[in-house]
Amino acid sequence: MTAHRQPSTVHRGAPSSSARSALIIGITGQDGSYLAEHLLAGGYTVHGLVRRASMFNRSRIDHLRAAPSSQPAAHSSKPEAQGSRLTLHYGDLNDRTSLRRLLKTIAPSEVYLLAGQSHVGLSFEIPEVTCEENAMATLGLLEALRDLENPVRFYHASSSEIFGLPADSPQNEATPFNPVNPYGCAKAFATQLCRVYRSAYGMFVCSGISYNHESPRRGENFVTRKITLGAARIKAGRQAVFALGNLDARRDWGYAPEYVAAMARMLQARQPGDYVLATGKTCSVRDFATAAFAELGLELKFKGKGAGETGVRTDTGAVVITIDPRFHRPADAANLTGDASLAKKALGWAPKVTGTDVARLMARVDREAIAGLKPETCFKHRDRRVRRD
Ligand code: NDP
Ligand code: GDR
Repeated sequence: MTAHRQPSTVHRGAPSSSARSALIIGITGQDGSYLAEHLLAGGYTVHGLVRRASMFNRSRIDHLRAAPSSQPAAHSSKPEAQGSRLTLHYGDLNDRTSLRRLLKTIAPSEVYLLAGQSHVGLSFEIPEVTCEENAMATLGLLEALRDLENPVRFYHASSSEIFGLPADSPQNEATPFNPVNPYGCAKAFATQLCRVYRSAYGMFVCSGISYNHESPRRGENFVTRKITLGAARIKAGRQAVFALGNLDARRDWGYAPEYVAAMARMLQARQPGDYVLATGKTCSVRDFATAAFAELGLELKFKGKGAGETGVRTDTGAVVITIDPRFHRPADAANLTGDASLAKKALGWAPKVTGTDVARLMARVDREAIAGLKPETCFKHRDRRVRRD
């Protein structure tokens, strides 16, 4: 698959911010929570879709609610009472009927699709759920939006994983897709489908082809947060060692709050389109870990090779990082780097925080959280043992 030309259809101007309302599907996730903050600060009315979980999954958005309450409404048709401009609704990507009903009821001017199985490594273990949530659910939503009377602007969270093993470096909007895992395949399908709906039906549909973006709200089973939490716990004497997989992997790591601003700009632009969102700089997992430990005053040196490589504290000589082959993937994307010049030119977007700066920022927040100076940003209740993902 190759990139599609941007359509020539002229779209209506965006409504004024006071009239804007957005539905965020995935509001309880890292990006959804920052986007909700961003849109509320911009005067939007925000609706968020939350799914039923056996424990409350709102720790990233509780601070946005006027009267945080952990008790949801009994029925999804009756939204939970919220702060003045934020309303949560029960729903699920796998429940298309309730999604359609919700879209009709709240009639948002913008819809952001930030939900789905977002773990690339796990997509090898649960490929069908991954494709159902990241590919087919996007199709279902596009169809639902197509049937609405009033046009809605739609953001789709695409990923650098669509490029997998890319022909070019850095990648841009015209780089051919070449995914190497089920997650990347699902995102490639959905990205191309968004282009089809944009050009075939003139719908205002945008895909942000985002490279990795991280924050203190990142899930614990992504490598960055695993490292910064591990480093903070080791610093506090609450953990001795943790295991990682591919230390050579290089990623274009940015800072999530900067990325959600670009998502909003895409839907506020005159024309819809696809945009690469990236910093253009990469560092390795090894570099990221070294920076995170250094921020906490711990010098880290890597010794050995392959499965026998270890990360060692130079002050005590203690091994703090080991390699566990279970964290290696059957196939891993190459050293993906993005060229975000189009986003800079068309949206005026240029990220400032990159790679090892992100590591330092996250390590600082996790150190304060572990020391009890600040509440932990997420996953307060969950098991902290090293898991297999
Ligand atoms: P997270 O994993 O932090 O959040 C995913 C969100 O999706 C959560 O709100 C989760 O709910 C929700 N969700 C998952 N399955 C369902 C379902 N069946 N029905 C309803 N909601 C569901 O992801 P991020 O915030 O990091 O990423 C947002 C999107 O952007 C994802 O699609 C991801 O694939 C994509 N992306 C992310 C990048 C990144 O670096 N962060 C880069 C490129 C793309 P719950 O809280 O209940 O689990
Ligand atoms: P990624 O992020 O797969 O790029 O997907 P992740 O943090 O999971 O992996 C980044 C790189 O680190 C290597 N790695 C490990 N990864 C994990 N999770 N755990 C480990 O212990 C470990 N050790 C080394 C991985 O092999 C990989 O090379 C993220 C998600 O946000 C996706 O939703 C998004 O689409 C892409 O970024 C862009």
